[in-house]
Amino acid sequence: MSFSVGIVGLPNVGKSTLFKALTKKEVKISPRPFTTISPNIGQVSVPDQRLNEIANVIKPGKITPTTIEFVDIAGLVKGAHKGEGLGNQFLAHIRNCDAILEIIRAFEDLEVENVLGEINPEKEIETIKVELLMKDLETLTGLISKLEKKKDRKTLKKINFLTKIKESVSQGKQVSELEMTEEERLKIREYQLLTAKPAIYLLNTNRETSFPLKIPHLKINLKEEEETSDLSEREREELEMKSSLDELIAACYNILNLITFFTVARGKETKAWTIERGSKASETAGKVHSDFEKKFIKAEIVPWNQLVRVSSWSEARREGLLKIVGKDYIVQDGDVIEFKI
Ligand SMILES: Nc1nc2c(ncn2[C@@H]2O[C@H](COP(=O)(O)OP(=O)(O)OP(=O)(O)O)[C@@H](O)[C@H]2O)c(=O)[nH]1
Ligand SMILES: [Mg+2]
Repeated sequence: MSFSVGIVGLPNVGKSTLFKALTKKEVKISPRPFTTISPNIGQVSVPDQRLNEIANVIKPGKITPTTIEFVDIAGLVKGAHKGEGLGNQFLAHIRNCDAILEIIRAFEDLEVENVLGEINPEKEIETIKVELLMKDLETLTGLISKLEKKKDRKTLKKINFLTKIKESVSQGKQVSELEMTEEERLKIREYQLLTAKPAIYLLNTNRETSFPLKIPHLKINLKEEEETSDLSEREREELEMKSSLDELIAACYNILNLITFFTVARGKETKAWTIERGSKASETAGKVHSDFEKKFIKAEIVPWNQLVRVSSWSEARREGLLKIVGKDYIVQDGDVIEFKI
């Protein structure tokens, strides 16, 4: 299972254009709004120079990068929660994603209908925000009325907690902005509220003009990315065209609080894996093989750069660089791990 990022925004802002540039999948792209109906789903390799450097010394038969999933979701419009445009059901596709990548139209093109009627990033963000908040309000109302049928004390506590959140949401506050304890934040996660998800904003623009946007955002010309996505590294250099997609993938990885560890399978395969920061060695073992979490006894660990420096696992052992850890060890970004079961 990989972590997933939902590509969200108004129709015709370039969501499928980005999806195609990232995944190289042939998807429908057109200048008419509401082109995408069912979501497009694709896995994207996470570029990581460390993986190549480890492979250079281990010389495995196979090199496998880790992946992150992107989901290209149908366009939302004002009033979607009341059934406008393609309606409410598409908001549900966002629920299953771990983060939101919101695309905002900042390119002018008379051939491509502008659903908002103007280039106005602030207004566009506000429009989407309201739809997500309305959906959360609906979800919370439903959850609370379901719980109200039960009467035990534990349920009552849950109802109070959700009612507090519902009040803030109805005042226009996103769940991610609310002050919460770490425990509450973990609890709220199970409800998959849309405004609780971490979000990245991306202006799709081909101009150098700056927009008065207070929130942090990326600026990429998505059409150009799509048109040049087949170019090799070499061709890119010749044309002096730099892609921003690696930077975008890295930003998604960071906002999800993810880190990478590596395995070398006794020299057979060098592979990168994604886990959440703070994961324990035993949980991490479960990623590599579902059996490993229970059978986990210990693991040998060496930071990737130390392994690269000494050039082999056996040399790392001889120099005493391998650390033996138990199930509660918190895996660090860049650890190379050999699980012992
Ligand atoms: N000029 C210009 N056109 C773009 C850019 N990005 C996308 N387009 C065009 O805008 C139109 C809509 O692009 P899509 O990627 O289909 O947009 P979408 O957000 O997936 O739209 P829906 O699926 O309808 O929600 C297509 O004709 C694209 O070629 C851009 O950066 N500049
Ligand atoms: Mg589309």
